[in-house]
Amino acid sequence: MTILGATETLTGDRRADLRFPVDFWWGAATAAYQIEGAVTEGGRTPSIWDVFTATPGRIEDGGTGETATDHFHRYREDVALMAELGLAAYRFSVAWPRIRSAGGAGVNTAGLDFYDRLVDALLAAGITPVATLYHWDLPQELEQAGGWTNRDTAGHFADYASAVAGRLGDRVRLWNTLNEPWCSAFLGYGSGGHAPGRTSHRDALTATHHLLLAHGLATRALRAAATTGQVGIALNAGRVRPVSTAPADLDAARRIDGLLNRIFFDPLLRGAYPADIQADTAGITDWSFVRDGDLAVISTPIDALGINYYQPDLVGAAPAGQSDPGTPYPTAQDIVFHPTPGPVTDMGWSIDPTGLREVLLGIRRDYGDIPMYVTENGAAYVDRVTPDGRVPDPERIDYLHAHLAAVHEAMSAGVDLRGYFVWSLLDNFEWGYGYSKRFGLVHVDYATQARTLKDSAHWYREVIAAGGLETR
Ligand code: IFM
Repeated sequence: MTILGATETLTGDRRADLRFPVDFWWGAATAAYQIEGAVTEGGRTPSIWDVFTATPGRIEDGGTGETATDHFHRYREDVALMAELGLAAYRFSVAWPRIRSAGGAGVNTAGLDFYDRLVDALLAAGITPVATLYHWDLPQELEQAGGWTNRDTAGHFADYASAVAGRLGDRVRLWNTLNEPWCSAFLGYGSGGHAPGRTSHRDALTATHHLLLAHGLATRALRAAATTGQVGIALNAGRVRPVSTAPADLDAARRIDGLLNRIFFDPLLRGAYPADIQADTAGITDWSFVRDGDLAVISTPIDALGINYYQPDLVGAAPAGQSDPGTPYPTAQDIVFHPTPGPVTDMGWSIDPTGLREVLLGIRRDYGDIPMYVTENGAAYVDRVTPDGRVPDPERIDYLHAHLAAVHEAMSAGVDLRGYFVWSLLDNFEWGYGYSKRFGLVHVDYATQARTLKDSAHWYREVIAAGGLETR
């Protein structure tokens, strides 16, 4: 790919100082449970998030995915919005509970029909479909059989991948097997902050392995189904920085980097778990869930890596008496996360685009020249519709501008980055925070389901039309 750095006139009088390749995928992303609603329609079976959100106290504002942004019924309107923005690609997730029949015998074709229609609507609008197979919504029946701590779940996932590939494999151009398996394993089974809400670090490590195995088996299943698109996975890669150069702080950074990044990147791209992390966690598990041949499956070559980035982490050893018993990280009760100096988003997440550049460069340095996409990046802010029908969100524009500039820097330094997906297209159900956090380019009034383009959506449309950014 050639990166054009010079100022060049594109169409009309539009100019961009930071040019991106003409075939760059300017995208936006969503996930099924966060937007679809219609949880009892079309033969969908319950997911772990239906059960989790129905449990009092789990979700900050008591929200559920029951209606969400009603995308299941409004997907045509939403595709029209994407077309209005000029998106080149749209990353959605397929809900496994829509595809798996109750009892697990067979495939629910009505579920496949929905995604078939969505993909055709995207293509008709000139938008490239990018599908994630697992964005955290495990069928509840499988959780009852042990969920991701049960090795069989990986095999079921491969069967599900085959079924989806059989229907959509001729049109989806990029597959993400899993989205952020760290969250599924460490928040779902470790801290319990996400569904299914289990709190066992041993289970979190077991789930990590079975998720990775599921990825490898699904990668092979997608290829066996003769899909024409690229196959990859989306990881929430983090830039982990020590708070000081004191040995205990450096060691804290090593451990968090190991449990956030290397525990996924190493088996996927090197075919081995990090030895230091296996040694650190030896008191929690003997890792006997790793069987002969598993790592060869997990490291089945992928075509592209998806990177989800929001903020860097600043970590250090906890002062005496300040341990964190609820940490999602196994063996890390004696580590604290420090606030990073500088501005934060409405999530309290620090705004630091240098972390994104460093993550992308670090992956290239440590794992080689693998094609990458930024599959998620974005920010939550308190957004309101003004009386004249606008949604001013200058902070989000600044956030996206700065992170796209960081992406451009990484590309100029040689990273093979092929697309960027804003999280998110629409305001939506933000997991444990319910509807209290708005990440969308498009504002959603949850009472009426009215969609309003935020100023950032208008800005993004201009960026896409110009093929890049003006420097600031
Ligand atoms: O909303 C989530 C998304 O589902 C996964 N990545 C992070 C986003 C913001 O928290």
